[in-house]
Amino acid sequence: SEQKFIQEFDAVVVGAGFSGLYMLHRLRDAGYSVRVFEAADNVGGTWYWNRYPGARCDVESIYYNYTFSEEILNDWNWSSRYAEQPEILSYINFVADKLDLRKDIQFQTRITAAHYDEKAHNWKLQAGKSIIIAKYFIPAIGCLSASNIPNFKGLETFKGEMYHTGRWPHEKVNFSGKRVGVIGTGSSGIQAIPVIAKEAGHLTIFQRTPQYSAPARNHAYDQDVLIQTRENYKEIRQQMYTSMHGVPQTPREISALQDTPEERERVYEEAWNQGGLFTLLYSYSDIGFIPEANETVADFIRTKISSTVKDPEVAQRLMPNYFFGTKRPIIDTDYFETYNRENVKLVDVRATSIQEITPNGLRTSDAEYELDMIVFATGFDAMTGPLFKIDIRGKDGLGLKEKWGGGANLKTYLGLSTAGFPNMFMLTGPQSPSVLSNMMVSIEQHIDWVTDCINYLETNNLQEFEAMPEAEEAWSEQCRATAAMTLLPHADSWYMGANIDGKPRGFLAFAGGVGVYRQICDLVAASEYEGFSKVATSKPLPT
Ligand code: NA7
Repeated sequence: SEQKFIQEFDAVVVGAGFSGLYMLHRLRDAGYSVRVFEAADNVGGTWYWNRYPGARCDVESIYYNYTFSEEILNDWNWSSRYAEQPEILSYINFVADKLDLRKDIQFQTRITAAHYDEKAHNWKLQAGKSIIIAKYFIPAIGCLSASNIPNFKGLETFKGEMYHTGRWPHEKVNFSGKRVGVIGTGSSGIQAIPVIAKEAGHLTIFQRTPQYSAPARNHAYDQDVLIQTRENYKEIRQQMYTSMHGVPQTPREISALQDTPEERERVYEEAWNQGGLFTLLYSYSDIGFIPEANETVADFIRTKISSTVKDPEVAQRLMPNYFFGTKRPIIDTDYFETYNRENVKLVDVRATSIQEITPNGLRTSDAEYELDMIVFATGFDAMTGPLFKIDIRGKDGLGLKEKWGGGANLKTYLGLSTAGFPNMFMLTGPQSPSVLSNMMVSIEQHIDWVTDCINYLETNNLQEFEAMPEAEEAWSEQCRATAAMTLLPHADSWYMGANIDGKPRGFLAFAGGVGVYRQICDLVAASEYEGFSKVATSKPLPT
């Protein structure tokens, strides 16, 4: 007979990336029994899977780390302005060891289903043959973890090697002498392309949408920078907390249209030379809002592309013509320069679309390309994708995917919770500001809020905590209206669900900034969780 193993916890966290690890730490510290389930064989999440060549963070290292522990802040030295994936993964491992987190993580275990039991008021999760029971169900599964490989005809017939950037093998991939094709020019493709080009025999890039990208200006950190950052971390952190994007910088309070063209040129040139993910965007206050203001920086970058890329036809193919900053901003190291290499070819698959993958390569509407390897830098089914991969069912057996109409009817309250799914807390979920921010700031804010909330529920013997339909209706409308004030909804971006065939179009995040969002969340907590319904318990959790 089938043996079932049943285990019970106060809370179950799914995912051992940056968010799952901190959630575990906070809840365990507060005295709850917690178990983390992780599909991989180690910690790291995004930084475990995304091992492609050139992978690095594009938020500056000194801001892209945990801030909750002074000791951890002081014990870690980042080597450079933009840390590479192996260094970030070492950092995550260092934190996991330091806080002794591994003993409460079950690796190589994928949660396939999570069903709310209305009678018992708890969640039942499926992990292989085991059933896990927990009062609180906390998906910490990331926003960009469901990798997207477009369903090209003939995909399975390809005889060479195929890799997705977000599922990169742990063994070293050897490009030398090979004819490599990269499909996709998002953040991942743009980081990988210059590195692969140096090693490969020949590299063909299949580009659907050109990108605005600016030089990262990565460099090793001076010891002074690290010391100063440490000494001022409290103020720096406060700036990140109250900011728009979770970094300690703010846009200059002047319109791009107020400056003379010469002065604008000087400002953009300085930003270009400085590097930084938001530096160009922050040059003026209205770049993200006013088409004419946006056009000034878009023009500036287009001029940079044409002066960098020697072949004018190739430069033309690389010209973006939508609003700057409405797709995820990108910073690079030698991206446009790479198109000056002899062994690199750019194919515009908007003009000549990909028809099929063949045993020996790839065929577009006007040519066939022989390839030994295809790298899919084709991104992710963002935000809702990871949640829909788990069979999540709330009250009345209603599936989350059905409730949200596959995303067309996305409704959350604060991005943390959704009606009909009691005691479930989504970390960095859809309709939170996380994907528009330094993820670490959003992660810590969400988890601190959720921990306070769970403490409140347990102190008050509350059994069932659930977003009210009116509250999520209002929040979803606020997300829509906030995005509508910006240029963001104009782009075919993954923020809009536009990168995936058949995915409903709609803005997937809260665009009001992490500072405003934090204030809203704090007010909700201070009002004893207005907008949530709370049902008293007959029996408190054993302590
Ligand atoms: P992105 O930013 O979604 O980029 C994916 C790229 O793949 C992008 O250029 C897409 O073109 C392209 N793509 C996707 N589907 C296709 C098809 N069917 N045909 C041709 N090209 C395609 O993912 P990344 O991994 O680069 O970055 C994800 C995030 O990681 C990033 O935003 C940071 O937060 C870090 P499109 O632009 O959609 O036309």
